[in-house]
Amino acid sequence: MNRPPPIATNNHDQAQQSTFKVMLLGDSGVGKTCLLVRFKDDTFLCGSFIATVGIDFRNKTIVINDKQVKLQIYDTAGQERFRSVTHSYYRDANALLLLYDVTSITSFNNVRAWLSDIHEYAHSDVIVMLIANKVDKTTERVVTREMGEKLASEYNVTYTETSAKTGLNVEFCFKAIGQALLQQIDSTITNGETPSQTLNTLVQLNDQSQRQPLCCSYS
Ligand SMILES: Nc1nc2c(ncn2[C@@H]2O[C@H](COP(=O)(O)OP(=O)(O)O)[C@@H](O)[C@H]2O)c(=O)[nH]1
Ligand SMILES: [Mg+2]
Repeated sequence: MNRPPPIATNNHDQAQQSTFKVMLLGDSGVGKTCLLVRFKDDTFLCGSFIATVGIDFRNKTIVINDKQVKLQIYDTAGQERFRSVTHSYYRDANALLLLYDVTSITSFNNVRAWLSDIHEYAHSDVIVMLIANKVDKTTERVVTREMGEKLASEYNVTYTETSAKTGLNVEFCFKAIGQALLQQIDSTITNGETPSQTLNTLVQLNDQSQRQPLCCSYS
């Protein structure tokens, strides 16, 4: 299947805007809704309230390379409980964020099943990011970075770690996805890499910047 087109693009130089659909996937309870709320409103909602309310989608416009990129971010709103996400959900996606919870080995083990559904129903050039969420819960963590990276490289998808609670990497993820999507439709910004390679590069740079030792202080 070919990639679904971005929804609207107007070609005025100053106000060029592209709209992309980004879908959230993963087991119930991994933090999809919280990730969306963190990105949209920069707040963290905890407890049962959010699980029952469910959210359909939220729009957020970001600016990348002086271009306005509107992301329509869809939440599964409960369909994921029995992995009964409708096929059109996959089909309409320009990008998929597949989450698991680093404190739940079950949610990690189910990633393979989610990836096989993606492979079956999504467009072949959909951009996929595997997201290890809840990394703030360090003492309860059971799924290591190495496990996540190994699985991601096996399926050739980009891996990154987030916390919807602290906000770690949340904005980064959506911006990196936006940049890769923009590159997919605008060949003038390719720099010789495929959109997926660009996404990997952005993640590597982001990881490196977070691993930099704190700079020495002068006395
Ligand atoms: N500590 C922590 N808790 C989180 C994080 N993300 C979500 N949660 C909690 O995990 C539970 C499920 O989150 P929710 O967004 O409803 O998951 P969903 O079913 O995938 O949409 C809620 O109690 C959230 O407060 C996170 O990054 N860190
Ligand atoms: Mg939810």
